[in-house]
Order: sequence, then structure tokens, then C-alpha cells
Amino acid sequence: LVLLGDLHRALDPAPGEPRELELHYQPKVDLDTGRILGLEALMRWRHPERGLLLPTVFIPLAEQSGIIHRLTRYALTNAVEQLAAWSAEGRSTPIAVNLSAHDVTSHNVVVVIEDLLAEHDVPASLLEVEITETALVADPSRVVPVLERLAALGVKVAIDDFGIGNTSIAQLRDLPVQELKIDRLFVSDLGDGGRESAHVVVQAMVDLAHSFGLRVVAEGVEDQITAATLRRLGVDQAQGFLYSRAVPADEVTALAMLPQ
Ligand code: G
Ligand code: G
Ligand code: MN
Ligand code: NA
Repeated sequence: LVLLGDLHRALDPAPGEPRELELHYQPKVDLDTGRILGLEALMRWRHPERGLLLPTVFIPLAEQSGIIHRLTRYALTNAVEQLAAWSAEGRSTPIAVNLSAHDVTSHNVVVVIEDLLAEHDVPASLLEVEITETALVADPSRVVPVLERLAALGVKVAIDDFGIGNTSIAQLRDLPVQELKIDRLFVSDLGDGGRESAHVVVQAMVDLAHSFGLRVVAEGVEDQITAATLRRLGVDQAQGFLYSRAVPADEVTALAMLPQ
């Protein structure tokens, strides 16, 4: 059991205390050239007694206890600070931050993002957000205006875990998003022992996304054969253990294929 009090402390570290929550970064790779085109920020919690905790443990806790907006602000702040630090070294690799359903039903997250970018003088084109398909279509009348304001700022929006929700084609067409991330369930199905129909499903997703002008990213790519298949099916970018797990910021610059 992780106590809520611990999460409050981690989100508001006392000056001089070590940070318990930090972002790790997993590369998104161009399937044609192998170059790293972006990074997904994934939060990790170094709990003083319980060791490394993964977001599947503490994100639901933050959501249920109503402090997810603080966790999101923490993630966005760290991502934008990292972008500013890399920018000072001449690096410009975009970072994608995951948002929760609650974040996209109010305009507050747009204000937070706008203020952070201005404060750190970071171009909006370097920040992306990922929102699950389920969260996007849960309450479109509130979510769509938020996405439109993000687009107006120049922040790209990706639909995360696509394929396991039940977005209609009309909803997909009308969402102001720029990227579609195919859930790793469909990607693992392309490998050995997967269903033959997996190719057909991924091809349909790629065609649909491209016809709406969306970039397609495959999640959970673990082997070369799957990467070659995805490339043949027209997927634009890939992410997964084949390339790299999520690593701390100071290890990102050591990854091969990172452009200057
Ligand atoms: O690596 P992995 O265990 O890192 O992530 C598990 C899940 O937690 C993913 O679905 C990911 O989108 C989500 N997640 C990771 N970091 C964050 C975060 O900072 N905020 C939110 N809302 N979700 C996150
Ligand atoms: O839902 P979201 O895409 O934000 O989640 C990212 C999650 O997927 C994280 O838990 C991350 O650790 C995990 N992940 C990333 N790459 C791979 C992979 O190649 N295989 C598997 N099984 N999980 C992966
Ligand atoms: Mn994600
Ligand atoms: Na995902």
C-alpha cells in the first residue's frame, strides 16, 4: 500500500531534499532512418522505503485522490525544464508528456502549459501531449475545445493506446490531434504466434490515420521482424524495448542515433 501522504511529499519536495519523482524518457524512432525523432516522458517514483515504483501504481492513486493535476503540473514542469536545458546545449528533441482524462476536461492545463513555455522560453513545437483514446472521447464537448487551444499554441496532441477504446471514425476525423499511437497489443500480435489478421488491422489503422493527415507511431516494438513489418505497413515511427527502455535524462544524450 502506497500512502497518499507519501505522494503529497513527493510532489512537493522540501528544499534540499532529494527528488523522489522523476521523468524517464523513451525514444520514438523514425522507422526509415532509425533516428530519434522524439521522447515520451514516463514518470518514475523512487520511494525511500519501497524502491522504484511504476506509474501504474501511483497514477490511479493520484487520480482517485484528486491530486492528478499536481502530478501533471510536476511532469510538465520537469519536461519543459529539460527542454530548456537541452536547448541551451543546442539539442531540440521534442518531449511528449502523458495527460490524464481529468486534465483535458478543463482549460487549466492549457494555461499551465502556456505559462511554462513562456517562463522557460521553450517553443511550443518541442512539447507534445499524449491522451488515451478513452479519455479523448469520454466527454468530447469539454475535451475538443481544450485540444483546439493546445493546437492553437502549437502543442501537438497524440492519441495514446489507440485501438482498445471505441472511437468512431467520425470522432477520429473531428478530433484536433496530430498523431495516433497504435496500442502495443496490436503490435505484439504482428510477431511470432500472433494472429494473421493482425497485419490487416494495423494496415487499416495506418490507412485511416494517414487519410486524416495523422502521423502513426507503433508502441511496444520488441524485435527487428516486427519493426520491418511495421515499416512495410507504412507506420511512421516506432517505440519499444528494441530501441530503448525509458532512461533518465542524463542517459538520453548517450543513446545512438540522437540527432544534434
Ligand atoms: O512505463 P510505464 O510503466 O512507464 O507507464 C505506464 C502507464 O503510465 C502508461 O500508460 C503511461 O502513459 C502512464 N504514465 C507514465 N507517466 C505518466 C505521467 O506523468 N502522467 C500520466 N497521467 N500518466 C503517465
Ligand atoms: O500507455 P503508454 O504508451 O503511455 O505506456 C508506455 C508503457 O509501455 C510503459 O509502461 C513502458 O514501460 C511500456 N513499454 C514501452 N516499450 C515497451 C515494449 O517494447 N514492450 C512492452 N511490453 N512494454 C513497453
Ligand atoms: Mn503514452
Ligand atoms: Na500506450
